[in-house]
Amino acid sequence: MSEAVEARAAAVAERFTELYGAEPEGVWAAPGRVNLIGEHTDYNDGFVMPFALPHTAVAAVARRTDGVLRLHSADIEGGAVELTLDALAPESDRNWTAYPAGVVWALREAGHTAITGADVHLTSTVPTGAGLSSSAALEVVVALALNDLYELGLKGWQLARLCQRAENVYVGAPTGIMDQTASACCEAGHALFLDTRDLSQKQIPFDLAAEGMRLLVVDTQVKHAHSDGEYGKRRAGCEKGAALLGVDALRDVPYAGLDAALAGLGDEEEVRRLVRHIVTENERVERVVSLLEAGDTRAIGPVLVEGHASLRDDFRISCPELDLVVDTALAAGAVGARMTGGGFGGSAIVLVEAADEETVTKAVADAFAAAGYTAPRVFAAVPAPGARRLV
Ligand code: GAF
Repeated sequence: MSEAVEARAAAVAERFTELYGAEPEGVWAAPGRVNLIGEHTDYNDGFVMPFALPHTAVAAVARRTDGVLRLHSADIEGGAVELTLDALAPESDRNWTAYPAGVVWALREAGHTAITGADVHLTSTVPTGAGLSSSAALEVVVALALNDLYELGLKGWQLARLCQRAENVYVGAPTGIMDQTASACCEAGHALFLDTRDLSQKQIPFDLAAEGMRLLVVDTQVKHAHSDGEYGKRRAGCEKGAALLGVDALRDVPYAGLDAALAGLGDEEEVRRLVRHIVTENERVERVVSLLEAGDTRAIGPVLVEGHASLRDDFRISCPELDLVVDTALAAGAVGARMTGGGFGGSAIVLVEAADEETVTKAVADAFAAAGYTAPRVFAAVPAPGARRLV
């Protein structure tokens, strides 16, 4: 355990004891993620390739036996929120508490009625609204804690499915399975090649430092939210495309058959663009996996750039700030760059030679200042461990 996480675990446990008057039974951590490639493919049964960030949600938890759930966050003003397990109901809560409460609801709905309550105190360093999966980190940390304490025996991918259900049904955001699986299943030093159809996984070594490279995450500070309509519209458009093409999901449209599929969509221009993005994006994920497995890391740069163009022009979910990061970084010598996550704001990733890190970072900051945008937050991301018990 790194010293920083150790110190956070001790502080969270101590605060739990002050709040609830007894020590926690344990402390758990779950990370946010950044997605290397494979955007909006997860609700089309496609491929994704996220890795975990060192930014984590950390939770101290103890069981209760009286059907009560108490939730407290160090990051939000106010005392603990007290909920009754039997009264938990989908879309009844618009606050941060919907994420952990939704997980408890989803676990009990799935038959894990041995859960008779919990006290939870948590805090998170995952930036919110930055496209880095702060909500998945909150969900997964609570799911893992309850899985351990109540000895449910669920594996990471099963916890991810339940957390996705919490987010879709309880919170009411129609997201896919990528973020929760990334938080639950990623490993340090690796990107996770995930088939979202059956959740089969392959850990792909991704050690940029060893190759003299860096992956920068540029948070544009433009806030996005999945529950507002645009994400859902893209999802519905993809489902319409699958129905028109007679397949279960757009994953089933082969890259080699793309032209024929597009021709078969008649005058459905918008659906055609969505289909083209999903089919080409799945191919890009497979290409990135092959390149990384062949040790040809620099060659993924152009694939990231293609992915950005497809999200901007076909899927239409970029924004001027994200485009400015990508264009400026590439002009300043970056090897590749693209928006990452759900879109409409949030973060971009930039692949650079280590020697160019400062120049590229400065170029982006200068371009934002010149455009009158809020200064972006930039950090170099190294693949970190997935969810785990700290204490
Ligand atoms: C958000 C969603 F939560 C994910 O499921 C995924 O669809 C992503 O946007 C886009 O790839 O993070």
